[in-house]
Amino acid sequence: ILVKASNRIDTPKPKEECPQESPLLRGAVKLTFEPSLTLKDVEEENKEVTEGQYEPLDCTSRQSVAILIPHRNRERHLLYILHHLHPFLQRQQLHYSIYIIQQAGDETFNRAKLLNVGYLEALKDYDWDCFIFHDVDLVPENDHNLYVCDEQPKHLVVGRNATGYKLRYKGYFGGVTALTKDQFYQVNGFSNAYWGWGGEDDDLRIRVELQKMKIVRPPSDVARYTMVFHNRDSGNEINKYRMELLRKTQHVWRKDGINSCSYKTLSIQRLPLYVNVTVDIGKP
Ligand code: UD2
Ligand code: MN
Repeated sequence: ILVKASNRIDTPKPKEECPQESPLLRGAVKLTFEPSLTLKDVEEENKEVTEGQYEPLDCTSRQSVAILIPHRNRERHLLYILHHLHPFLQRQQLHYSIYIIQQAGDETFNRAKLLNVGYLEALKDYDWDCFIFHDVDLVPENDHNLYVCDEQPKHLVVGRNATGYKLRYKGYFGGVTALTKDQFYQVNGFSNAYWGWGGEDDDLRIRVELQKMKIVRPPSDVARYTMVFHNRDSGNEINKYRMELLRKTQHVWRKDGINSCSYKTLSIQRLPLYVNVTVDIGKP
């Protein structure tokens, strides 16, 4: 016998907003970095993630968050970050997606430009509220360090293992930052002009300050990271023009940023644990 649609009893009831503080949080957790870990293992651990994306089943997240990770040639670090970040974000009851922005070719690395690309590409998928700009080698140690955006741009790394968990210098804005879609738009994103290591994070701080926004940070006992050990990569040599560029930021920020970010998307792969955006961003 046919049942009329209106008689269905299994219509899902609307989900309530997730609580202010997730009941799943654990605080400081012990991190492991097993050399034997494989991508298959991490996929097995995260069956609920599809195409890099997840949302809680029983409540509606307070924010939808895109995690953007610039990457080239750090496959081991990528594995570790996926292994730790997926469960971490799920314990925070977030609707999120992880984007890995791969710089194609061997030209000098440009972290900031890759993050601009990530912002522009992720917004084609979904109207994200919040963006987390995230180094591949930084693993958060405490899940009370919430991957959501605030009224003001947020810096999530107060300290890390290698630097005694102390803020490196006043105004330090590197590693992991959280800006809303609108905050990032308002500062015109990152500069595209920083090729090689250094300066691009200070440039973003200057942009934020020029807008009279104020950087906020979680408490230092929470905003702690382990950076997986690495040497400076070849293709990411120190940028000797960085000080010069930083002196110009206030004059050029309007013209150099997401509104001038030109690139060629080579492929977008929707893999189980992340969206892999491979891009030609040109050269210095
Ligand atoms: C610091 C900052 C970082 C950035 C950088 C200067 C912290 C914790 N981090 O990191 O945010 O401001 O200085 O540019 O302060 N990458 C690759 N492949 C490469 C090169 C870089 O994937 O060949 C990516 C990767 O996500 C890496 C990030 O770029 O984590 C930053 O490069 P780094 O880790 O070599 O620089 P580091 O640790 O001095
Ligand atoms: Mn690093």
